[in-house]
Amino acid sequence: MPQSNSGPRTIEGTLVAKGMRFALVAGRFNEFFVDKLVEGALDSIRRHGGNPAEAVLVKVPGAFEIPLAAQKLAEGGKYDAVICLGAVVRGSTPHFDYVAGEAAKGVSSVSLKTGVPCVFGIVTTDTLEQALERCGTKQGNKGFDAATTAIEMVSLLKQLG
Ligand code: INI
Repeated sequence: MPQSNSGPRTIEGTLVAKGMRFALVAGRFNEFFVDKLVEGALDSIRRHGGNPAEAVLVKVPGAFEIPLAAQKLAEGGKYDAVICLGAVVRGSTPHFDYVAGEAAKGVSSVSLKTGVPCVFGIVTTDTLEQALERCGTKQGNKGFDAATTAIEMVSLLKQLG
């Protein structure tokens, strides 16, 4: 974007993934959907100039377990960003609120604690149909979006020093 002479100096990340190292953490629960999110995330890395073959994919039982694995990966210092992928579908159980809430809080807290961007690519929906819409159909692919956000944040944090 062109810089205006009077406005503030703007710093923002680019979408160039070349040389970036990514860890993906994926819940196995609702695997049909999560597999599509993983595909979307790898597609984003590739289409932004990164190498998906250099990414690591870590699988955990469900979304509730994602933050702990993400924390271990972020603390290890080997990855520039952790892309968290899962699918929590409400159905008829109050379990949803605990699982979705803890996953969201946990991913955010890992980011803030470690300084490594941990991106929330966990789909939380009322129905299976809504989940499908976010995993590569009507509403796009939230895994692709999460990886794109990770690329931008890695680039931004490098500039912020
Ligand atoms: N895990 C999910 O990833 N998605 C869900 O929809 C889900 N539901 O609905 O229960 C879910 N539960 C499992 C949870 O993530 C943990 O693996 C489990 O509670 C053990 O800690």
